[in-house]
Amino acid sequence: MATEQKARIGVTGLAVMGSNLARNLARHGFRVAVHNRSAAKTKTLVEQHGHEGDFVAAESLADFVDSLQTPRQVIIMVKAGGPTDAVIDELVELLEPGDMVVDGGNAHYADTRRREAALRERGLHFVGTGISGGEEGALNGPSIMPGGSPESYQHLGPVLEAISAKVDGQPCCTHVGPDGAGHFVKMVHNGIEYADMQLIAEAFDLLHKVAGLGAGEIAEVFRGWNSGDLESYLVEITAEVLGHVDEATGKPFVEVVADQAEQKGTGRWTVQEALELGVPVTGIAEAVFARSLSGHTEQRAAAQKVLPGPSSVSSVADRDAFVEDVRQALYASKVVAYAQGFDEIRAAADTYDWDIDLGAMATIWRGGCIIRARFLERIKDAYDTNKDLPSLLVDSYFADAVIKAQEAWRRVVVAAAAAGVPAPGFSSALSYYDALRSERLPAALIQGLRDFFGAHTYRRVDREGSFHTLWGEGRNEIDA
Ligand code: NBP
Repeated sequence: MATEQKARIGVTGLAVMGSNLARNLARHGFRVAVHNRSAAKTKTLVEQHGHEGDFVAAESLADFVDSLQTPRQVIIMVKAGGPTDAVIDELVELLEPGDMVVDGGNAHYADTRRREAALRERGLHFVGTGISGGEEGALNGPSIMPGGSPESYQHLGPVLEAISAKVDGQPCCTHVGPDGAGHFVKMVHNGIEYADMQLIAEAFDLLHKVAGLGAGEIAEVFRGWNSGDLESYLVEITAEVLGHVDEATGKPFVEVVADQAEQKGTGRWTVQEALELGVPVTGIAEAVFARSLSGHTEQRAAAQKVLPGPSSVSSVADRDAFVEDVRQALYASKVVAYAQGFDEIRAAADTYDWDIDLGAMATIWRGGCIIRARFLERIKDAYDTNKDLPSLLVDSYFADAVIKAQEAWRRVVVAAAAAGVPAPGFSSALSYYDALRSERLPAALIQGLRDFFGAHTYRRVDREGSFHTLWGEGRNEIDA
Protein backbone atom coordinates (compact mmCIF):
# COMPACT_ATOMS: atom_id res chain seq x y z
CA MET A 1 0.00 0.00 0.00
CA ALA A 2 1.28 3.48 -0.90
CA THR A 3 2.43 5.49 2.12
CA GLU A 4 -0.11 8.28 1.56
CA GLN A 5 -2.95 5.73 1.67
CA LYS A 6 -1.89 4.30 4.97
CA ALA A 7 -4.01 4.75 8.07
CA ARG A 8 -3.11 7.13 10.91
CA ILE A 9 -4.18 4.61 13.54
CA GLY A 10 -5.72 1.13 13.76
CA VAL A 11 -8.27 -0.63 15.94
CA THR A 12 -8.27 -4.40 16.35
CA GLY A 13 -11.23 -5.93 18.18
CA LEU A 14 -14.48 -4.67 16.72
CA ALA A 15 -17.13 -5.69 19.23
CA VAL A 16 -19.24 -2.81 20.51
CA MET A 17 -16.41 -0.82 22.15
CA GLY A 18 -13.89 -1.24 19.34
CA SER A 19 -16.30 -0.42 16.52
CA ASN A 20 -17.60 2.65 18.30
CA LEU A 21 -14.08 3.85 18.97
CA ALA A 22 -13.12 3.26 15.34
CA ARG A 23 -16.19 5.21 14.20
CA ASN A 24 -15.32 8.03 16.60
CA LEU A 25 -11.79 8.15 15.12
CA ALA A 26 -13.14 8.13 11.54
CA ARG A 27 -15.68 10.84 12.33
CA HIS A 28 -12.82 13.01 13.54
CA GLY A 29 -11.12 12.72 10.19
CA PHE A 30 -8.52 10.09 11.02
CA ARG A 31 -8.02 7.38 8.44
CA VAL A 32 -8.51 4.31 10.60
CA ALA A 33 -7.48 0.73 9.91
CA VAL A 34 -9.91 -1.85 11.28
CA HIS A 35 -9.49 -5.53 12.05
CA ASN A 36 -11.25 -8.24 14.00
CA ARG A 37 -10.34 -11.88 14.63
CA SER A 38 -13.49 -12.99 12.83
CA ALA A 39 -13.79 -10.95 9.66
CA ALA A 40 -17.60 -10.71 9.79
CA LYS A 41 -17.47 -7.86 12.36
CA THR A 42 -15.06 -5.88 10.18
CA LYS A 43 -17.34 -6.31 7.19
CA THR A 44 -20.42 -5.25 9.15
CA LEU A 45 -18.69 -2.16 10.49
CA VAL A 46 -17.63 -0.98 7.05
CA GLU A 47 -20.99 -1.86 5.47
CA GLN A 48 -23.03 -0.06 8.10
CA HIS A 49 -20.78 2.87 8.93
CA GLY A 50 -18.25 3.16 6.12
CA HIS A 51 -19.83 6.46 5.05
CA GLU A 52 -18.92 8.06 8.39
CA GLY A 53 -15.24 8.39 7.53
CA ASP A 54 -12.16 6.82 6.07
CA PHE A 55 -11.83 3.14 7.02
CA VAL A 56 -9.17 0.72 5.81
CA ALA A 57 -10.49 -2.79 6.42
CA ALA A 58 -8.12 -5.75 6.78
CA GLU A 59 -8.90 -9.44 7.13
CA SER A 60 -5.53 -10.56 8.43
CA LEU A 61 -3.51 -9.01 11.23
CA ALA A 62 -0.52 -8.81 8.86
CA ASP A 63 -2.51 -6.76 6.32
CA PHE A 64 -3.84 -4.61 9.16
CA VAL A 65 -0.31 -3.85 10.39
CA ASP A 66 0.84 -3.23 6.84
CA SER A 67 -1.92 -0.64 6.35
CA LEU A 68 -0.60 1.62 9.14
CA GLN A 69 1.66 4.65 8.92
CA THR A 70 4.90 4.33 10.88
CA PRO A 71 5.49 4.51 13.73
CA ARG A 72 2.41 2.32 13.92
CA GLN A 73 -0.34 3.00 16.43
CA VAL A 74 -2.61 0.05 17.19
CA ILE A 75 -5.51 0.15 19.63
CA ILE A 76 -6.52 -3.26 21.00
CA MET A 77 -10.17 -3.46 22.10
CA VAL A 78 -10.66 -7.13 22.88
CA LYS A 79 -11.79 -8.99 25.97
CA ALA A 80 -9.45 -8.29 28.89
CA GLY A 81 -7.12 -11.05 30.12
CA GLY A 82 -6.08 -13.99 27.92
CA PRO A 83 -7.51 -12.56 24.66
CA THR A 84 -5.47 -9.36 25.12
CA ASP A 85 -2.27 -11.39 25.64
CA ALA A 86 -3.10 -13.50 22.58
CA VAL A 87 -3.50 -10.43 20.38
CA ILE A 88 -0.32 -8.82 21.75
CA ASP A 89 1.69 -11.99 21.12
CA GLU A 90 0.54 -12.07 17.51
CA LEU A 91 1.03 -8.34 16.99
CA VAL A 92 4.54 -8.00 18.34
CA GLU A 93 5.82 -10.39 15.68
CA LEU A 94 4.59 -7.96 13.03
CA LEU A 95 5.66 -4.65 14.59
CA GLU A 96 8.94 -2.73 14.53
CA PRO A 97 10.77 -0.80 17.24
CA GLY A 98 9.10 2.53 17.93
CA ASP A 99 5.59 1.22 17.18
CA MET A 100 2.86 1.73 19.78
CA VAL A 101 0.36 -0.78 21.14
CA VAL A 102 -2.56 0.74 23.03
CA ASP A 103 -4.66 -1.54 25.22
CA GLY A 104 -8.02 0.20 25.64
CA GLY A 105 -9.67 -2.72 27.45
CA ASN A 106 -10.31 -3.01 31.17
CA ALA A 107 -6.97 -4.60 32.04
CA HIS A 108 -5.67 -4.98 35.57
CA TYR A 109 -2.85 -2.48 35.98
CA ALA A 110 -0.44 -5.23 37.10
CA ASP A 111 -0.98 -6.98 33.74
CA THR A 112 -0.34 -3.65 32.04
CA ARG A 113 2.94 -3.24 33.93
CA ARG A 114 3.98 -6.74 32.90
CA ARG A 115 3.07 -6.17 29.25
CA GLU A 116 4.72 -2.76 29.16
CA ALA A 117 7.98 -4.19 30.48
CA ALA A 118 7.90 -7.07 27.99
CA LEU A 119 7.23 -4.83 24.99
CA ARG A 120 9.81 -2.26 26.10
CA GLU A 121 12.41 -5.05 25.85
CA ARG A 122 11.50 -5.28 22.16
CA GLY A 123 11.66 -1.52 21.61
CA LEU A 124 7.86 -1.22 21.45
CA HIS A 125 5.68 1.20 23.41
CA PHE A 126 2.84 -0.37 25.35
CA VAL A 127 0.19 2.13 26.37
CA GLY A 128 -2.36 0.77 28.86
CA THR A 129 -5.27 3.14 28.47
CA GLY A 130 -8.35 3.46 30.64
CA ILE A 131 -11.41 4.32 28.60
CA SER A 132 -14.58 5.23 30.45
CA GLY A 133 -18.07 6.01 29.26
CA GLY A 134 -19.26 2.67 27.94
CA GLU A 135 -20.33 2.20 24.35
CA GLU A 136 -21.98 5.60 24.13
CA GLY A 137 -18.79 7.29 25.33
CA ALA A 138 -16.62 5.31 22.93
CA LEU A 139 -18.68 6.65 20.06
CA ASN A 140 -19.33 10.21 21.13
CA GLY A 141 -16.42 11.07 23.37
CA PRO A 142 -15.11 9.05 26.31
CA SER A 143 -12.87 10.03 29.18
CA ILE A 144 -9.46 8.62 28.26
CA MET A 145 -6.68 7.78 30.72
CA PRO A 146 -3.52 6.74 28.84
CA GLY A 147 -0.47 5.40 30.62
CA GLY A 148 2.79 4.45 28.92
CA SER A 149 5.79 6.52 27.94
CA PRO A 150 5.69 10.31 27.46
CA GLU A 151 7.18 9.70 24.01
CA SER A 152 4.22 7.57 22.93
CA TYR A 153 1.86 10.26 24.18
CA GLN A 154 3.44 12.76 21.81
CA HIS A 155 2.13 10.64 18.94
CA LEU A 156 -1.09 9.37 20.48
CA GLY A 157 -2.09 12.40 22.53
CA PRO A 158 -3.43 14.53 19.66
CA VAL A 159 -5.54 11.63 18.34
CA LEU A 160 -6.89 10.54 21.72
CA GLU A 161 -7.57 14.11 22.82
CA ALA A 162 -9.46 14.77 19.58
CA ILE A 163 -11.86 11.86 20.13
CA SER A 164 -12.32 12.37 23.88
CA ALA A 165 -15.19 14.22 25.51
CA LYS A 166 -14.71 17.97 25.88
CA VAL A 167 -15.72 20.14 28.81
CA ASP A 168 -15.33 23.91 28.46
CA GLY A 169 -13.30 23.18 25.33
CA GLN A 170 -10.81 21.05 27.27
CA PRO A 171 -10.29 17.39 26.31
CA CYS A 172 -11.10 14.72 28.88
CA CYS A 173 -7.80 13.00 28.14
CA THR A 174 -4.31 13.53 29.46
CA HIS A 175 -1.16 11.48 29.90
CA VAL A 176 -1.65 9.92 33.33
CA GLY A 177 1.82 8.51 33.93
CA PRO A 178 4.09 5.63 32.93
CA ASP A 179 3.30 1.92 32.50
CA GLY A 180 0.19 0.91 34.50
CA ALA A 181 -0.80 4.41 35.70
CA GLY A 182 -3.65 4.82 33.20
CA HIS A 183 -5.29 1.52 34.03
CA PHE A 184 -4.79 2.11 37.76
CA VAL A 185 -6.58 5.46 37.56
CA LYS A 186 -9.36 3.87 35.49
CA MET A 187 -9.72 1.15 38.12
CA VAL A 188 -10.08 3.71 40.93
CA HIS A 189 -12.54 5.65 38.76
CA ASN A 190 -14.67 2.50 38.64
CA GLY A 191 -14.27 2.00 42.39
CA ILE A 192 -15.50 5.54 43.02
CA GLU A 193 -18.39 4.80 40.67
CA TYR A 194 -19.35 1.86 42.92
CA ALA A 195 -19.29 4.11 46.00
CA ASP A 196 -21.27 6.86 44.27
CA MET A 197 -23.98 4.40 43.21
CA GLN A 198 -24.17 2.80 46.66
CA LEU A 199 -24.64 6.21 48.30
CA ILE A 200 -27.34 7.14 45.81
CA ALA A 201 -29.06 3.81 46.48
CA GLU A 202 -28.94 4.41 50.23
CA ALA A 203 -30.41 7.89 49.79
CA PHE A 204 -33.26 6.35 47.78
CA ASP A 205 -33.82 3.64 50.40
CA LEU A 206 -33.97 6.15 53.25
CA LEU A 207 -36.34 8.47 51.41
CA HIS A 208 -38.55 5.48 50.66
CA LYS A 209 -38.48 3.56 53.93
CA VAL A 210 -37.96 6.34 56.47
CA ALA A 211 -39.77 9.28 54.85
CA GLY A 212 -42.31 7.11 53.01
CA LEU A 213 -41.81 8.66 49.57
CA GLY A 214 -42.75 6.68 46.46
CA ALA A 215 -40.37 6.04 43.56
CA GLY A 216 -41.92 8.78 41.41
CA GLU A 217 -41.61 11.31 44.22
CA ILE A 218 -38.01 10.32 44.82
CA ALA A 219 -37.32 10.72 41.09
CA GLU A 220 -38.45 14.33 41.45
CA VAL A 221 -36.21 14.80 44.50
CA PHE A 222 -33.19 13.58 42.51
CA ARG A 223 -34.17 15.77 39.56
CA GLY A 224 -34.09 18.74 41.91
CA TRP A 225 -30.77 17.70 43.42
CA ASN A 226 -29.26 17.58 39.97
CA SER A 227 -29.37 21.33 39.73
CA GLY A 228 -27.17 21.86 42.81
CA ASP A 229 -23.88 20.62 44.27
CA LEU A 230 -24.84 17.04 43.46
CA GLU A 231 -25.21 17.70 39.73
CA SER A 232 -23.83 14.62 38.01
CA TYR A 233 -24.62 12.02 35.39
CA LEU A 234 -25.42 9.39 38.04
CA VAL A 235 -27.89 11.64 39.88
CA GLU A 236 -29.45 12.60 36.54
CA ILE A 237 -29.99 8.98 35.48
CA THR A 238 -31.22 8.04 38.97
CA ALA A 239 -34.16 10.38 38.34
CA GLU A 240 -34.73 8.65 35.00
CA VAL A 241 -34.61 5.11 36.40
CA LEU A 242 -36.80 5.95 39.42
CA GLY A 243 -39.32 7.71 37.23
CA HIS A 244 -39.62 4.76 34.86
CA VAL A 245 -42.78 2.65 35.12
CA ASP A 246 -42.77 -1.04 34.21
CA GLU A 247 -44.97 -1.59 31.19
CA ALA A 248 -46.04 -5.11 32.14
CA THR A 249 -47.20 -4.38 35.70
CA GLY A 250 -47.70 -0.63 35.83
CA LYS A 251 -45.48 -0.59 38.92
CA PRO A 252 -42.40 1.57 39.36
CA PHE A 253 -39.59 -0.17 37.47
CA VAL A 254 -37.35 -0.18 40.57
CA GLU A 255 -39.94 -2.33 42.39
CA VAL A 256 -39.90 -5.11 39.81
CA VAL A 257 -36.12 -5.43 39.44
CA ALA A 258 -34.47 -8.19 41.52
CA ASP A 259 -32.47 -6.61 44.33
CA GLN A 260 -29.17 -8.40 43.72
CA ALA A 261 -26.50 -6.10 42.30
CA GLU A 262 -23.84 -7.62 40.10
CA GLN A 263 -20.22 -6.67 39.60
CA LYS A 264 -17.57 -7.23 36.97
CA GLY A 265 -14.61 -6.84 39.30
CA THR A 266 -13.01 -3.41 39.02
CA GLY A 267 -14.55 -2.34 42.36
CA ARG A 268 -13.11 -5.45 43.98
CA TRP A 269 -9.70 -4.74 42.41
CA THR A 270 -9.79 -1.20 43.78
CA VAL A 271 -10.35 -2.51 47.29
CA GLN A 272 -7.75 -5.27 46.94
CA GLU A 273 -5.13 -2.75 45.83
CA ALA A 274 -6.13 -0.35 48.59
CA LEU A 275 -5.54 -3.14 51.11
CA GLU A 276 -2.08 -3.75 49.64
CA LEU A 277 -1.28 -0.03 49.73
CA GLY A 278 -2.75 0.43 53.24
CA VAL A 279 -5.24 3.07 52.13
CA PRO A 280 -8.67 3.05 53.82
CA VAL A 281 -11.16 3.23 50.97
CA THR A 282 -14.09 2.42 53.22
CA GLY A 283 -16.68 3.96 50.90
CA ILE A 284 -15.67 1.78 47.96
CA ALA A 285 -15.27 -1.30 50.17
CA GLU A 286 -18.75 -0.86 51.66
CA ALA A 287 -20.15 -0.52 48.16
CA VAL A 288 -18.46 -3.73 46.98
CA PHE A 289 -19.59 -5.63 50.10
CA ALA A 290 -23.13 -4.26 49.85
CA ARG A 291 -23.36 -5.71 46.34
CA SER A 292 -22.01 -9.05 47.63
CA LEU A 293 -24.51 -9.07 50.48
CA SER A 294 -27.37 -8.35 48.11
CA GLY A 295 -26.46 -11.50 46.20
CA HIS A 296 -26.51 -13.81 49.26
CA THR A 297 -30.16 -14.62 48.79
CA GLU A 298 -30.27 -17.77 50.92
CA GLN A 299 -28.65 -16.05 53.90
CA ARG A 300 -30.98 -13.11 53.47
CA ALA A 301 -34.05 -15.34 53.33
CA ALA A 302 -32.94 -17.18 56.49
CA ALA A 303 -32.26 -13.92 58.32
CA GLN A 304 -35.59 -12.42 57.30
CA LYS A 305 -37.33 -15.25 59.14
CA VAL A 306 -35.54 -14.84 62.47
CA LEU A 307 -34.02 -11.36 62.80
CA PRO A 308 -36.55 -8.61 63.47
CA GLY A 309 -35.96 -4.87 63.05
CA PRO A 310 -36.75 -2.22 65.69
CA SER A 311 -40.08 -2.75 67.47
CA SER A 312 -41.31 0.75 66.76
CA VAL A 313 -40.19 3.36 64.29
CA SER A 314 -41.35 6.93 64.67
CA SER A 315 -42.39 8.58 61.44
CA VAL A 316 -40.55 11.55 60.01
CA ALA A 317 -42.09 14.74 61.38
CA ASP A 318 -40.93 17.08 58.62
CA ARG A 319 -40.46 15.33 55.27
CA ASP A 320 -38.89 18.29 53.50
CA ALA A 321 -36.35 18.70 56.28
CA PHE A 322 -35.50 15.00 56.09
CA VAL A 323 -35.07 15.16 52.30
CA GLU A 324 -32.66 18.06 52.77
CA ASP A 325 -30.78 16.14 55.48
CA VAL A 326 -30.39 13.17 53.13
CA ARG A 327 -29.12 15.48 50.38
CA GLN A 328 -26.45 16.84 52.68
CA ALA A 329 -25.52 13.40 53.98
CA LEU A 330 -25.21 12.17 50.40
CA TYR A 331 -22.96 15.04 49.44
CA ALA A 332 -20.72 14.70 52.50
CA SER A 333 -20.43 10.92 52.08
CA LYS A 334 -19.61 11.38 48.41
CA VAL A 335 -16.83 13.82 49.27
CA VAL A 336 -15.39 11.17 51.61
CA ALA A 337 -15.53 8.47 48.91
CA TYR A 338 -13.75 10.68 46.39
CA ALA A 339 -11.17 11.78 48.97
CA GLN A 340 -10.39 8.13 49.65
CA GLY A 341 -10.15 7.27 45.95
CA PHE A 342 -7.72 10.12 45.35
CA ASP A 343 -5.70 8.95 48.37
CA GLU A 344 -5.41 5.54 46.71
CA ILE A 345 -4.17 7.05 43.45
CA ARG A 346 -1.62 9.11 45.34
CA ALA A 347 -0.39 6.07 47.28
CA ALA A 348 0.05 4.06 44.07
CA ALA A 349 1.81 6.99 42.41
CA ASP A 350 4.26 7.12 45.35
CA THR A 351 4.77 3.36 45.26
CA TYR A 352 5.34 3.07 41.51
CA ASP A 353 6.93 6.49 40.96
CA TRP A 354 4.17 7.67 38.63
CA ASP A 355 4.05 11.41 39.41
CA ILE A 356 0.30 11.66 38.75
CA ASP A 357 -1.27 15.13 38.63
CA LEU A 358 -4.38 14.52 40.78
CA GLY A 359 -6.06 17.75 39.68
CA ALA A 360 -5.69 16.67 36.05
CA MET A 361 -7.45 13.38 36.87
CA ALA A 362 -10.44 15.32 38.21
CA THR A 363 -10.36 17.41 35.03
CA ILE A 364 -10.51 14.43 32.67
CA TRP A 365 -13.36 12.86 34.65
CA ARG A 366 -15.56 15.94 34.14
CA GLY A 367 -16.92 14.61 30.87
CA GLY A 368 -17.39 11.34 29.00
CA CYS A 369 -17.29 9.05 32.01
CA ILE A 370 -19.88 7.64 34.39
CA ILE A 371 -18.79 9.70 37.41
CA ARG A 372 -18.83 12.99 35.51
CA ALA A 373 -19.99 15.61 37.95
CA ARG A 374 -19.95 19.29 38.64
CA PHE A 375 -17.98 18.95 41.86
CA LEU A 376 -14.94 17.50 40.07
CA GLU A 377 -14.12 21.14 39.24
CA ARG A 378 -13.75 21.70 42.96
CA ILE A 379 -11.37 18.75 43.25
CA LYS A 380 -9.24 20.19 40.49
CA ASP A 381 -9.22 23.58 42.24
CA ALA A 382 -8.24 21.91 45.50
CA TYR A 383 -5.20 20.17 43.99
CA ASP A 384 -4.29 23.26 41.96
CA THR A 385 -4.14 25.23 45.20
CA ASN A 386 -2.08 22.57 46.96
CA LYS A 387 -0.85 19.55 45.03
CA ASP A 388 0.35 17.95 48.28
CA LEU A 389 -3.01 18.24 50.00
CA PRO A 390 -2.97 15.56 52.75
CA SER A 391 -6.66 14.82 52.12
CA LEU A 392 -9.37 16.41 50.01
CA LEU A 393 -11.32 16.78 53.26
CA VAL A 394 -8.91 19.43 54.54
CA ASP A 395 -9.17 21.61 51.44
CA SER A 396 -11.06 24.72 52.51
CA TYR A 397 -13.99 24.20 50.12
CA PHE A 398 -14.52 20.53 51.01
CA ALA A 399 -13.85 21.04 54.73
CA ASP A 400 -16.50 23.75 54.70
CA ALA A 401 -18.92 21.48 52.81
CA VAL A 402 -18.63 18.52 55.19
CA ILE A 403 -18.64 20.73 58.29
CA LYS A 404 -21.85 22.37 57.09
CA ALA A 405 -23.35 18.97 56.35
CA GLN A 406 -22.29 17.19 59.50
CA GLU A 407 -25.36 17.83 61.68
CA ALA A 408 -27.66 16.63 58.90
CA TRP A 409 -25.32 13.71 58.19
CA ARG A 410 -25.47 12.60 61.84
CA ARG A 411 -29.26 12.90 61.92
CA VAL A 412 -29.55 10.72 58.82
CA VAL A 413 -27.24 8.01 60.19
CA VAL A 414 -29.16 8.03 63.48
CA ALA A 415 -32.48 7.85 61.62
CA ALA A 416 -31.24 4.94 59.51
CA ALA A 417 -30.07 3.01 62.59
CA ALA A 418 -33.29 3.77 64.49
CA ALA A 419 -35.43 2.63 61.58
CA GLY A 420 -33.34 -0.47 60.86
CA VAL A 421 -32.48 0.65 57.34
CA PRO A 422 -28.96 -0.31 56.26
CA ALA A 423 -26.83 2.68 55.31
CA PRO A 424 -23.27 1.31 55.30
CA GLY A 425 -21.99 3.99 52.92
CA PHE A 426 -23.38 6.94 54.87
CA SER A 427 -22.41 5.59 58.27
CA SER A 428 -18.92 4.42 57.36
CA ALA A 429 -18.22 7.76 55.66
CA LEU A 430 -19.27 9.55 58.84
CA SER A 431 -17.07 7.22 60.93
CA TYR A 432 -14.16 7.97 58.61
CA TYR A 433 -14.75 11.70 59.08
CA ASP A 434 -14.85 11.25 62.85
CA ALA A 435 -11.80 8.99 62.90
CA LEU A 436 -9.75 11.36 60.79
CA ARG A 437 -10.51 14.35 63.01
CA SER A 438 -10.13 12.50 66.35
CA GLU A 439 -7.26 13.64 68.50
CA ARG A 440 -7.04 10.20 70.10
CA LEU A 441 -8.05 6.91 68.52
CA PRO A 442 -8.52 3.61 70.35
CA ALA A 443 -5.60 2.27 68.32
CA ALA A 444 -3.63 2.86 71.55
CA LEU A 445 -5.57 0.03 73.19
CA ILE A 446 -4.98 -2.19 70.17
CA GLN A 447 -1.24 -1.58 70.54
CA GLY A 448 -1.52 -2.52 74.23
CA LEU A 449 -3.31 -5.75 73.37
CA ARG A 450 -0.78 -6.61 70.67
CA ASP A 451 2.04 -6.08 73.13
CA PHE A 452 0.26 -8.20 75.76
CA PHE A 453 -0.32 -11.29 73.66
CA GLY A 454 2.48 -11.07 71.13
CA ALA A 455 5.19 -8.73 72.52
CA HIS A 456 4.69 -6.63 69.42
CA THR A 457 5.97 -3.51 71.28
CA TYR A 458 4.52 0.01 71.23
CA ARG A 459 5.61 3.64 71.08
CA ARG A 460 4.73 6.21 73.73
CA VAL A 461 3.34 9.72 73.40
CA ASP A 462 5.90 11.20 75.80
CA ARG A 463 9.22 9.55 74.82
CA GLU A 464 11.02 8.38 71.67
CA GLY A 465 11.70 4.67 71.18
CA SER A 466 9.93 1.33 71.21
CA PHE A 467 8.78 -0.32 74.41
CA HIS A 468 7.50 -3.60 75.76
CA THR A 469 5.77 -4.29 79.04
CA LEU A 470 6.64 -7.55 80.79
CA TRP A 471 2.98 -8.42 81.23
CA GLY A 472 3.59 -11.80 82.90
CA GLU A 473 6.54 -10.78 85.11
CA GLY A 474 5.76 -7.74 87.25
CA ARG A 475 4.57 -5.55 84.37
CA ASN A 476 7.75 -3.50 84.20
CA GLU A 477 8.36 -1.60 81.00
CA ILE A 478 11.55 -2.21 79.07
CA ASP A 479 13.11 -0.69 75.97
CA ALA A 480 12.35 -2.95 73.03
P1 NBP B 1 -15.67 -7.97 24.50
O1 NBP B 1 -15.03 -7.76 25.81
O2 NBP B 1 -16.98 -8.65 24.47
O3 NBP B 1 -14.66 -8.79 23.56
C1 NBP B 1 -15.04 -9.17 22.27
C2 NBP B 1 -13.92 -8.93 21.32
O4 NBP B 1 -12.74 -9.63 21.72
C3 NBP B 1 -14.26 -9.41 19.92
O5 NBP B 1 -13.72 -8.50 19.00
C4 NBP B 1 -13.57 -10.76 19.88
O6 NBP B 1 -13.29 -11.21 18.58
C5 NBP B 1 -12.32 -10.43 20.60
N1 NBP B 1 -11.53 -11.61 21.03
C6 NBP B 1 -11.79 -12.53 21.98
BR1 NBP B 1 -13.31 -12.61 22.98
N2 NBP B 1 -10.83 -13.44 22.10
C7 NBP B 1 -9.91 -13.11 21.18
C8 NBP B 1 -8.67 -13.66 20.82
N3 NBP B 1 -8.18 -14.73 21.44
N4 NBP B 1 -7.99 -13.07 19.81
C9 NBP B 1 -8.47 -11.99 19.19
N5 NBP B 1 -9.64 -11.40 19.51
C10 NBP B 1 -10.35 -11.94 20.49
O7 NBP B 1 -15.78 -6.58 23.70
P2 NBP B 1 -16.29 -5.17 24.21
O8 NBP B 1 -17.49 -5.30 25.08
O9 NBP B 1 -16.34 -4.30 23.01
O10 NBP B 1 -15.10 -4.67 25.15
C11 NBP B 1 -13.77 -4.51 24.68
C12 NBP B 1 -12.90 -4.08 25.84
O11 NBP B 1 -13.41 -2.86 26.37
C13 NBP B 1 -12.91 -5.07 27.02
O12 NBP B 1 -11.64 -5.11 27.60
C14 NBP B 1 -13.89 -4.49 28.00
O13 NBP B 1 -13.60 -4.82 29.34
C15 NBP B 1 -13.72 -3.04 27.73
N6 NBP B 1 -14.99 -2.34 28.00
C16 NBP B 1 -14.95 -1.14 28.45
C17 NBP B 1 -16.09 -0.45 28.70
C18 NBP B 1 -15.97 0.89 29.19
O14 NBP B 1 -16.93 1.52 29.56
N7 NBP B 1 -14.78 1.39 29.17
C19 NBP B 1 -17.35 -0.97 28.46
C20 NBP B 1 -17.38 -2.20 27.96
C21 NBP B 1 -16.19 -2.88 27.73
P3 NBP B 1 -14.37 -12.13 17.80
O15 NBP B 1 -15.39 -11.17 17.25
O16 NBP B 1 -13.57 -12.77 16.73
O17 NBP B 1 -14.94 -13.08 18.78
